[in-house]
Amino acid sequence: MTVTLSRDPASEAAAVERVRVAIIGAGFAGLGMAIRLRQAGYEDFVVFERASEVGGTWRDNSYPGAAVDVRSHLYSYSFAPNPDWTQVLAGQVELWDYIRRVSRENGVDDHVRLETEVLGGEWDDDAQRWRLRTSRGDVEAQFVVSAMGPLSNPSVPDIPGLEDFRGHVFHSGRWDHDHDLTGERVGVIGTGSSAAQFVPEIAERTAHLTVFQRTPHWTFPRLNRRITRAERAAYHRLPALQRLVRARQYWFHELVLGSAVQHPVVTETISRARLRWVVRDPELRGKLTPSYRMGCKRIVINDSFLPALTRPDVSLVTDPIVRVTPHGVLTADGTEHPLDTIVLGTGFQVMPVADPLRGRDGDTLTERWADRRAAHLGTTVAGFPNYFMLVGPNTATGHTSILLYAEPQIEYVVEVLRHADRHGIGSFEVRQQAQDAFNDGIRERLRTTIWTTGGCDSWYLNERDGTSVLWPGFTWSFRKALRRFDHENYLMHRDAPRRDHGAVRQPD
Ligand code: N01
Repeated sequence: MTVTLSRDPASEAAAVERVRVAIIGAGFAGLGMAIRLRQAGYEDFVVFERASEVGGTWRDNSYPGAAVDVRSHLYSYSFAPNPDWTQVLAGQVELWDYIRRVSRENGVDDHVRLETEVLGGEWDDDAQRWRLRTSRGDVEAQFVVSAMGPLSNPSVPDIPGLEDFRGHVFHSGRWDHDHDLTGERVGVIGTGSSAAQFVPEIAERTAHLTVFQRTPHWTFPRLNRRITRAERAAYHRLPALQRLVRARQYWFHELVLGSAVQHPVVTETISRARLRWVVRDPELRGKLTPSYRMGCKRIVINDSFLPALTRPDVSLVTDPIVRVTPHGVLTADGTEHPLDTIVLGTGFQVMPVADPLRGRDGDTLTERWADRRAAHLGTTVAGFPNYFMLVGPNTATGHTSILLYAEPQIEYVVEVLRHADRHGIGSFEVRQQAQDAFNDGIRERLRTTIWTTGGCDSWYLNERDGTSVLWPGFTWSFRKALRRFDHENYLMHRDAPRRDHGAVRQPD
C-alpha cells in the first residue's frame, strides 16, 4: 500500500505534499503512534526517519552486550505482545527485530520515509497547518508528533585534545563494527549503563582496557534467564498466560523497583554486599563505592561489569581526565595512559527537541524553554498548536518500561484527532495557564524525589531550571492524568480549512 498525498492544485506549492499527521522519528514511540493511528482508522500520515532503517535506540545502540534491563514482556507494545522473547531481558538484536516485525505486520512500513530529515518548519496560523521542510521536499501537515526519543543524539564530551588523538575514537551509541579491538590498548570513558554492558564484552579481546570513571554508579543484579521453549509454546497457545506474566512484571517494576528507587535502604544494602562479594580488593572497592543515594542516578542493572573490573588486564582510573594527548589520555595525577582506541560511553544529549520548528510566535522550543522546560502533561506546549511530543519532559522513567509512558501519550493524540473530527476543529493549543499549573505541580513533587535529594548530578535533572526528564510518580498516575483528552485546557479553532484531510476509514 502507498500513502496518497493530496496536492495543492492552486499554487507553486503543487510540489508540497499535504498530510494530516507528520510523525518525526521511527523508533518505538513513533512507530507505536503510527500503528495506533492505523488501528484507529487514520491513513493520512507519514513517519519521517533520518536514518536508513527504523528502530531508534535499538537500531543505534548495537554495541557488544547491548540489552534491555526492563523485562521484555513489559518492554513491548501492550497491543503487540511477543510470545517469542527468548530471554527475560532481551538483547538488542531481538528487540530491533521485534520493532521491525511489528511495524511491518501492522502496515506501517509504507508510511515511513527513510533518510528523510525534518530540517525546519513553521506553524501557519492562517492555514492552521505546519509547513515542514524536509531533506526530500516540503510537506504541509495539520498535526506534528515529535517522537525523537529523549536519548537519541550521542553526547561527545568536551575534553581538550580529543580531536587531535591519533588513534581511533567512536561513541557507544554509534559503535564502529568495522574496527577490530582485538589486541589493542583501549580506553573507555564513562561507566553508565552502556559502558557497563560493553566493557565485559570487549575486555575479552583487548590487550589492555582502561576504564575512566568520573562517578561510581550503584549496580544491581539483572535477574535474567532464558525463556524456555515450553514457556514460549505456552504463550502461543494461551495468550492470557502471557498477559498474566506481563501483569506480574508490571507490578514487580512498579511496586518493588519503583519504591526501591525512592526508598533505597534495602537495595543499597544488597548492592553493597554484592560489591564486597565480587570486588575483594579494598582499594578498587573504595573507588566503586558511590557517595550518593541509590536511585539518584540511573541504577546500572548489570552482572558482569564489576567482575570485569577485577581482571588483571583491566584498570579502573578515577583520577580526573585532564586532556587527551595524540597517543592517549592524561589524568590529573600526571599519568599518560597510552591507547590505540578510545570508546566514548558518555551518554546522550538529553531530550533533543524539534528545534527547527517554529511555533505560533516564531520561536523555537529552545527559545521558548530558555527559562524553564515545560510542557502540558509532557505532551503539548503553549505556543505550539497541533504539536505533540512523545516522551517529552517529565515522561521518562528510571524504574520501568518507557512504553508505559509513551502509550498513554499515543492514545491522547488519537483522542485529539477524534475530537477534531467530531467537532470540526482545525487546531488545538494548550492554554498557558493549564501548562503552568501542571508544571508547578510537577516541580512541587520533584522537591522530595531521590533525584533531587539524593546528592548526585544526573541526566534526569536539568540543573539550570530544576525540571526533570522523569515522571515523579508511578505509571498509573501518569496514565490517569492522560486518560481523557482535557479539551477544556485547550484553545481551539474551528473550521479545519481543508476538509480533504479529514477522511477516516473504519478501524481495523
Ligand atoms: O550514559 P550515561 P549511558 N568525562 O549518561 C560519563 C539508558 N540505557 O549511555 O556519571 C568523564 O548513563 C558519566 O559520568 P558521570 C539508561 O537510561 C539503558 O551509559 O556523569 N566521564 C557516566 O559515567 C541510561 O541511563 C540500558 O560522572 C564522563 C557516563 O559517561 C541511559 O541510557 C543500557 C564525561 C555516561 O553515562 C544512558 O546510558 C544502556 C566526561 N566529560 C543505556 N561525560 C539498559 O536498558 C560523561 N561521562 C540496560
